[in-house]
Amino acid sequence: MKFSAVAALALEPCYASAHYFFNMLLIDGKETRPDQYVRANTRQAKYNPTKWVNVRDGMTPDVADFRCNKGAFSSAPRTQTAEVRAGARLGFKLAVDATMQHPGPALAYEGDGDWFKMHEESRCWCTWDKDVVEFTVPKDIPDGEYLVRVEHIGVHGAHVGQAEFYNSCAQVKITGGGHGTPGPTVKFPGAYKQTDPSFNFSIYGGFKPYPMPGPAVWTVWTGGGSGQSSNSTGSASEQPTQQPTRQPVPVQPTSTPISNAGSGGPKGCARRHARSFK
Ligand SMILES: [Cu+2]
Repeated sequence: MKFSAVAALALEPCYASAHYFFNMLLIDGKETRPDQYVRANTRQAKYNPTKWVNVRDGMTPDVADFRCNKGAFSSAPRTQTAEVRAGARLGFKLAVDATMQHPGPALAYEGDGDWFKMHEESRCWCTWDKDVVEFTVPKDIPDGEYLVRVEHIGVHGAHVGQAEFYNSCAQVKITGGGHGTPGPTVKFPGAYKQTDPSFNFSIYGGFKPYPMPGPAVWTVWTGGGSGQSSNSTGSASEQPTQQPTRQPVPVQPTSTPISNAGSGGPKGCARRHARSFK
C-alpha cells in the first residue's frame, strides 16, 4: 500500500507549481523585496527551467543568458545593489511560496565575467521542499561589486539528458573583505557541458554519489596560522554525503514526456521512505 502511494506520488505530473524561480535576496536572514536586488528574468513563465532537451524560451546552458537567466541583463538598471559585508550570510528565496520539489544540488557562484563557486549542496535531498538556498560570503573576498549567482539543478530527468536549471543573480557590493584570490574561476556559459556526468546522472536504481558540476568551492585559509576557513559553511563536496538517500521509484523509461516523470519525492528527508522499499 505504501509502495503504491509513493509510486503514485513519483509519477505525479510535473506541474507548473513544481517549477520555481529565485527572486528574493536574504541578507543575514533578513528578507528584502522581491526583485529588489535580484535581476528579474523576462520569461513568459518566470519559473521555466533551462534545459538542453525540450528547450523552453530558447534557454539552454550554452546561451549567453545562462549567466543570470533569460533577459536578466535587461533588468539590471531596475535592480538595486545590496551592500553586503564579507562574512555575511546570503540567501536566495523562491518566489510565490514555491519550494524546490525536484531532487538535485544547489550551488552559488560569485563573480561577473569570471565566477568562483562559493557554495554547493549535493544531491542528498538536502534542498528538498525548501524555499531558500543559503551560504556565507567568504571573508577574504576583495571588496567590490559582484553578481551572486544561485542555482538549483533538478536531476530527476538527467538520465535522459533533461537536467533542469533554475538560476538567478543578485547585485551586491562587498565591503570589509580581504585580499584573497577567488578561484578556480569559470565562465557562464562554458562551465557546464551537455555531456558532463552531472547532467546525465540517474537518480534511479539505488544510491550513487552525485558528481557535482562546476569547479571546486573556493576555500580560503586565513593567514597568521589561525587555520580557520573563512568559508564557514564548508563544501559539501569535501564531506560527501554518505547517508542512504531515498531510492526513488524507478520510472518507466518513458514514452510520456519526461516532464511528467518523477518530480515527486517525500517531504523532508527520505530515509523513512527508502526503508519502505526494502
Ligand atoms: Cu520540473
